[in-house]
Amino acid sequence: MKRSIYLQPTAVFWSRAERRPIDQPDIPEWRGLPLAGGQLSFAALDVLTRGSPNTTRRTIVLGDAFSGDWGREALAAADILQELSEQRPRFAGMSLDRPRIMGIVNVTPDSFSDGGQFSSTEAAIAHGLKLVEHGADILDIGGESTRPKSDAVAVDDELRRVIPVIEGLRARTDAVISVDTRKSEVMKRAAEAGADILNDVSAFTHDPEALSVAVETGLPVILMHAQGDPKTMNDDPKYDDVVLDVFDYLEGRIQACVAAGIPKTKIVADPGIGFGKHLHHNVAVMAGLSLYHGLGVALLLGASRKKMIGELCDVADAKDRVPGSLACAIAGVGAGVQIVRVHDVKETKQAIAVWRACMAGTEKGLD
Ligand code: 8Y4
Repeated sequence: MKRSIYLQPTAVFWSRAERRPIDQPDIPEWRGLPLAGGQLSFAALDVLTRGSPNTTRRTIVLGDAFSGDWGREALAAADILQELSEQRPRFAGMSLDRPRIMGIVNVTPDSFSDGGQFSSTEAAIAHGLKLVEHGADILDIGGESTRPKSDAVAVDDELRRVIPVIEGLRARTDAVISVDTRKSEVMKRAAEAGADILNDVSAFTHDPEALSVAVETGLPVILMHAQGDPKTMNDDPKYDDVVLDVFDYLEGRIQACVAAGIPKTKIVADPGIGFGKHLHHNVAVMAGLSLYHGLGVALLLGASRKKMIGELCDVADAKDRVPGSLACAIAGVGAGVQIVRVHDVKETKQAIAVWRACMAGTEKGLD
């Protein structure tokens, strides 16, 4: 059955200890409910209803959610409130009650060196170790460029690129390792090499074997929304309402994973900034981020150095997009996103630490 309403938490604020709802999280109070069990709370909801041509939006404060004009929708709302508010379990061994940083390790021939296989493997390992020193909780190892307009990579090439890097990092760091791949064979071999997470930008739709292989590995997964294939996805993306369409897609993929045998506790969802989205789609998704907590899983945001930032600020060179990337990361954690995928780990770590201290009003006990 198609969803009739969507609830987006608004009026998000830092949960001060003395204000936190403690006893009965199912009874909304004026002071708000915790957002995904983290350090943020929300005090109101935007109720979104699909309509033609436009989605309608009305704002309710939490105290009214079970009374007055809310009326018949109360029970349905109670389910979603539970999903929005409940604490997320540990993911790949990490507690998700504070923001986590995923550092990007690209292993494509042109990303580090042109001195052959050995030097690009070593360079990627060294880069990963540097990101861990800078504070990365997770390293995302990818050997298939999924940037817009990219060509497909053969499975043997992808294996040659990523497996030695995963093995090398596994031997040298305790950081959580994720593998960025759409291919079942790479997933299987990466798991054997010590990877902890499968990050598939196609949400296990690209390779028909991928979902069953993922179940066999027993590893947690990241499901990202994309429309179309990397090669052509940004030619002509189309949505009824991008924010809600992305929600429905992710909800469907979560259901498919759960049906295949991956428990919901091992799933993270990601709206996929830049993947089959124009600028106006990307900023709509950014403004709608808190809606996705209603999926009932932890969220990841990857906007680092992407074209959205270049377009907003007229910055052609991706390396010059660090300030905009930090703003995206803060916009993400400000909406309760649990994991940010970034190139610039040290800078992101600093931005999040300062944001958290300023939100909490204390420099103590934040880590
Ligand atoms: C400069 C550098 C400009 C990199 C664009 C890019 C995501 C992802 C990618 C994401 C998850 C990229 C593998 C695209 N993006 N995985 N992967 N979420 N889960 N482009 O947003 O970084 S690759």
